[in-house]
Amino acid sequence: MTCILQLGPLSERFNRTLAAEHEVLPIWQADAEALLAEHAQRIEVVVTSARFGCSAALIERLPRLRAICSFGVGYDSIDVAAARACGIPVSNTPDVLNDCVADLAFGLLIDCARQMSRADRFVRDGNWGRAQLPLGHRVSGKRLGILGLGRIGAAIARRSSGFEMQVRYHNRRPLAGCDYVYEASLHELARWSDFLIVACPGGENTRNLVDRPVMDALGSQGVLINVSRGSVIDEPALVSALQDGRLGGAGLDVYVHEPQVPPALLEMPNVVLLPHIGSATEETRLAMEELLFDNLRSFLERGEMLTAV
Ligand code: 8YV
Repeated sequence: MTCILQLGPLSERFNRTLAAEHEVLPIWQADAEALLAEHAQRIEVVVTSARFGCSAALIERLPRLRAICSFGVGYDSIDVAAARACGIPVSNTPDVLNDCVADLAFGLLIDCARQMSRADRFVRDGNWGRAQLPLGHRVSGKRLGILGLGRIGAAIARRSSGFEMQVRYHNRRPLAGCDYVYEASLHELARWSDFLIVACPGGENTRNLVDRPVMDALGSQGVLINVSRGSVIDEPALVSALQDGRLGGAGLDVYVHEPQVPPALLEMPNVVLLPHIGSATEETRLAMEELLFDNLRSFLERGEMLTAV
């Protein structure tokens, strides 16, 4: 039995399976300081998630720590550099969530353009037959810009072909053998796009990449979609671009200070707000749990992570 520090609750099923196989210390159920004072010397693995993260301060307090296994593809909340400096591998759960996150990105895009959430509220409020819902915008044949043509970005791009959309992308570098047009400048990509979907990783390298000039380039008819991390968009600049009508609309699954949503956004009919549910399907969450377990078992049995970051 390995002594595992679990930093936050995952599904009941996951928590049960982990606790059946190992000695699990659920830090959120305890006085964290007391738990660490008593057990820090014995903890060998940290199980966490993109949401709960793992700080350098915690890593430094665990002298016998050998591995960090995280639930989620993003690892901007985990101090990977600090782990590396101690020779501690970190695993995440890539690929298994690509389809569901891409589906959600496309759902947000269509919702924003066709005002589905707004129309649903219109019906529920008893306005059908009494008031007029403004017209939405066409999706098919439009221009789709993707910031971050990685695994999720590529799945988004594939979906767009059914809508006969043109696709361009911006990454730090062009992808070899990629048929989509590369825009070296995010600003130019935004200027070209009808819809701009943010699908790049979070963290310091991408903080506030989508700033006021980029939003202004996307323009008063443009729609910004974010399924990545709130940190990639300058959130106050987003609020003022929407307030001023310099940006046409936004579909957001992620925010800078989750679960807080900037209050001004709640009042805006041209904004669709989701509570970070990109990977939140039964199928994908099960696959993410299984991949975390596979990483953990592979590490404990062979000293190898299957999907190390
Ligand atoms: C999850 C995510 O909601 O994979 C990620 O990076 O942000 C989402 O899939 C998250 O891992 C839950 O903590």
